[in-house]
Amino acid sequence: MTAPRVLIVMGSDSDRDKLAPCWEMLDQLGIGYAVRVASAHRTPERVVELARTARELGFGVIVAGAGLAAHLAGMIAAHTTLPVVAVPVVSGTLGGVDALLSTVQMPPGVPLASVGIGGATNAGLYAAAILGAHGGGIAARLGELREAQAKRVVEADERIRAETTPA
Ligand code: RP5
Repeated sequence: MTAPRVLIVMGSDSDRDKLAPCWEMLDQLGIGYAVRVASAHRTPERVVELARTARELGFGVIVAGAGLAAHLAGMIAAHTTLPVVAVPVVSGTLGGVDALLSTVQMPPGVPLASVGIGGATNAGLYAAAILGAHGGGIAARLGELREAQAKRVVEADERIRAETTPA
């Protein structure tokens, strides 16, 4: 495993299972990461500290996942110029729409990118795409992954055709 390049921050330990697909994808791609819990509302100073020190610690991208009034990713983006990828998490009664809307409507000047509600796998893939933007091993591994998933769709298509085509 390489030195940690992706900092994954979640708003609560209760988000752990929902963010796990992100680091599982990074494991699959051989990309190093660190996972932390820090809350925009309960431990705001720790969030700021994580955001401010991430670049000097060698991280190239930050993934931030939180539910409810999900200000974590935006607050991190306010304290770093590293790319920030948000994961709106399903928590509580509004099915993640609360997290999505409170994440994505950032004011001009402080950007972040967001995957869909519960999109932790895509957050891992997008973080990898950022790190691999200029080619190299990560870009090659992402290409292989795309080819493998396309092959699975073609195989499924052939299977369903064989099973449903009348003799
Ligand atoms: C958010 O509130 C967290 O990201 C989590 O999704 C939600 C509930 O947190 P807990 O009350 O379970 O710690 O800040």
